[in-house]
Amino acid sequence: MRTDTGQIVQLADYRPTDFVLERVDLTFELDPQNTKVEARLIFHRREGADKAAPLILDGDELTLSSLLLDQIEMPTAQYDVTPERLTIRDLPEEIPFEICVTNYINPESNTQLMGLYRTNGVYCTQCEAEGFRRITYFPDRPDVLAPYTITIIAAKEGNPLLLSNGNFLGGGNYDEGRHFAAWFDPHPKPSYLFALVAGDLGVVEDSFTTMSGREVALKIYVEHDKEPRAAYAMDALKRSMKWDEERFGREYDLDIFMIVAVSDFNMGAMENKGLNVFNDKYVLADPETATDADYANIERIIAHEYFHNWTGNRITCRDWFQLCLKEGLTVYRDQEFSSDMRSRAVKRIADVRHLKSEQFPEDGGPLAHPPRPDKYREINNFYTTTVYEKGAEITGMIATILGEDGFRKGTDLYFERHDGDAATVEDFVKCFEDATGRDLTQFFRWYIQAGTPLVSASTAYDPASATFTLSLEQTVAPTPGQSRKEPLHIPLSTALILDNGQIATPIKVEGGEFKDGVLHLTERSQRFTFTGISSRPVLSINRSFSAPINLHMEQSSDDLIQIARHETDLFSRWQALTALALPNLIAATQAVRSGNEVSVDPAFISTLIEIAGNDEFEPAFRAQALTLPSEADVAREMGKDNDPNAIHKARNAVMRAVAKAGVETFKGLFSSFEEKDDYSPDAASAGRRSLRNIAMSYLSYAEETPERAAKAFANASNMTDMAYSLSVLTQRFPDSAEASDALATFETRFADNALVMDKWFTLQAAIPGDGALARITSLMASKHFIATNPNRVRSLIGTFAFGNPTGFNRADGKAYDFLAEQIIAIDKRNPQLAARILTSMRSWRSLEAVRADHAREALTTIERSAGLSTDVRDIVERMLKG
Ligand code: B3K
Ligand code: ZN
Repeated sequence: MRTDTGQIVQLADYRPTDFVLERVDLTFELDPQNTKVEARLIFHRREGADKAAPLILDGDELTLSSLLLDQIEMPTAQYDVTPERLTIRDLPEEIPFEICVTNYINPESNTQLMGLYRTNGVYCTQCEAEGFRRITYFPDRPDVLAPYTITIIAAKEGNPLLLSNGNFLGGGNYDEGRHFAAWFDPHPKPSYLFALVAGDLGVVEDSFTTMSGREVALKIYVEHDKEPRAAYAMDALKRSMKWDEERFGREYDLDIFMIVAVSDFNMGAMENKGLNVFNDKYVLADPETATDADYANIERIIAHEYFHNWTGNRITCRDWFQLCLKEGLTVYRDQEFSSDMRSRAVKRIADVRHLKSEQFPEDGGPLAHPPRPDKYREINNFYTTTVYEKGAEITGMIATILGEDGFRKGTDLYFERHDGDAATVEDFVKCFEDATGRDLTQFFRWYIQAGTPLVSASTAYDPASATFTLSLEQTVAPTPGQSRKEPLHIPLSTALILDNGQIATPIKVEGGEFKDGVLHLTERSQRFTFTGISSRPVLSINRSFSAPINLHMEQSSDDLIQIARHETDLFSRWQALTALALPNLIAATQAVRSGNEVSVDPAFISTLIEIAGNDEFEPAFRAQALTLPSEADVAREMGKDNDPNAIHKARNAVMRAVAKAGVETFKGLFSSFEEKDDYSPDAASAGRRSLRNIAMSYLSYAEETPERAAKAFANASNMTDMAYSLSVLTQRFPDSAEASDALATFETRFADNALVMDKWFTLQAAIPGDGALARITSLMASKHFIATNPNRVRSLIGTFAFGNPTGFNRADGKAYDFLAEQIIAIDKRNPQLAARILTSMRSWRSLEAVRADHAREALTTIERSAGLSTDVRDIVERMLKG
């Protein structure tokens, strides 16, 4: 493991390399413990570069075996080598030269899952961001692009498949017992997109004809006998390819596109050129073992990685500070894809829920950073929800500001101008300016300022002059290292809704730009006046969540109810319901803390129940409407002095109040949406299941017995219903015989299916209350627990820390101590996994004092621990400091 050097990388220090890499030719002789890597690299000195500059190659835990210059062994005096760096001097000034580096690596002992490693007997690689330097000495940075030729030599036994990027060149016998395969990728790429897979896997094959009529072979590799479970992924892939042609004019560019599913993977998936590697969780699905959410995730992630072929691979990043150039844009593209495949409004609601529950806390806590940061200590810690999801929101705001046509003109120009480049965020934004003439200088601040803006709104209506006035003010709280914030360009989709439900068309709007229903807030405070408004309108602002902001506005519950019942934008209806729910949940929390009775606004309850029972709405929307803000949402809204137990009790009390009032509606939904046909994963069917299941949740509060959920569990004909009913049993009746019986049945039935056993762990890790810690410890001792498998560790320890607010935030702080111990232990084998799980404590300062003190102590224990990775040290220090 690389130990921390404390070194900080700064954007301002960027400069191009002194040497240009022309070609890469790699030969691997695979062996589980002793793989030989031979890298032939052709370089020439960049024009204008210092003639004396040495060639510096990155390494990570490498041992050099031999080094040749133009095929002649290099004298040791000409280079310096450490495990982290190879420095070569006295290289030709003008002419190209070839360096040949040979070294040996041990894939089997690679527990970090970065570089070349083994998973279930399969060789596989993960190189983003800096894993390639764990394979060979190399200029391992994204602005060094070259075509690659790869030769893989391996024992025939156990490795019938030898895969790499690009097109297959040929292969055959190599020597006694070994064979080889050669691949060539003509598209210049950075090393982080390199991939190699070798082993024995099953395959699902299909093909796709591109818009210019080229035939592309599609292959998805999975463990033997799991082939039928890859059918949905294949379907999602073909739909993604088609959609990218139609929506963005992007065509695939190799003869073959491959996906390999592996069971040990640090993240969701990786967009290696022509050879995506996936966590098998995001490939494998069938009705018996995958939920509707699993299907939706597979569709989304297959699309995301495929879309990277243009946004990430053909156009890559100049340096890692530009990560959101590829990630923000690609998330935007996958969100658009899912919206087109499913219900746009429901997708938007889900995305905004996710943004608020993950990104907003990050942006409001010690780990806050701009979407385009300007320094980092460990780049792996910047694959964050800010870079990804806020990055996508920024892209979406560009689309809102420019309109559909302007946005498409901008992306067309971007693809044309920067194909083959390692680009910057500035390059990207410039394309939209050049394509449309719109000045985005102020808008650019979104990329370089951290923090969620708070927009405060107040309104006035004057019937005499038929004028509506809207005063807006924007502020952003200071974030680590950034105290002064400049005003942002915030596009707010806005409607004034009249009594009859119509949207008012003002005669004139003064005070700023208002075009196509979008109000452009650009000053710190700005007053807009709308004239020609015949009656007092209800203001619906930030429709579709056009900007990722917090909104503060005194709006009467009558007005919110009017929006919830009559807005034409379904998203805004949900937003109004949330705005109605939160004060009730906060008041309930305060009541619980002061020992008072919880009371819930009856108008809110009846609005909710009316929407639940209204057949004019799609079921998926109704299910979203019925899903109250989570306990974490309430904690975030309250902001400080949080007591997770009080929030939990309060939310349950509000659920009970809604449940009791709506019991007949919920019973009706539960019985009328019973699954009758064969399972289909489409969005409409999934929506019906989600409405029925949330009705079951409410009924568990109205009826207070586990019977209904136990019966639903027994009768479930698919994993969605099975897992949901099991979650009602475990969340609501954890000590019941029904819950333990169902868990035992589930365990026996799915013991051999790792992905389903992950659910078994997740469900138990989320059981609330002080008993959780003991449960987690005993589950860690279970024969099913596998400490080396990231999915399993995330299911148990990750769910406990991220998804069990009462269990994790015990008042005695014991669960924080447990997490500290786990983080220190996980860090020794897999620093990325450890650092990621540790971010679960990012909101520790908003806890009430006793818990916050315990949390600080646990974080300090980690900080004082010797031999921490850079990954964990970076996170823990920022969390304690910020
Ligand atoms: N680009 C990868 C993430 C790599 C993470 C490296 N620590 C997956 C994706 O965003 O598509
Ligand atoms: Zn991505």
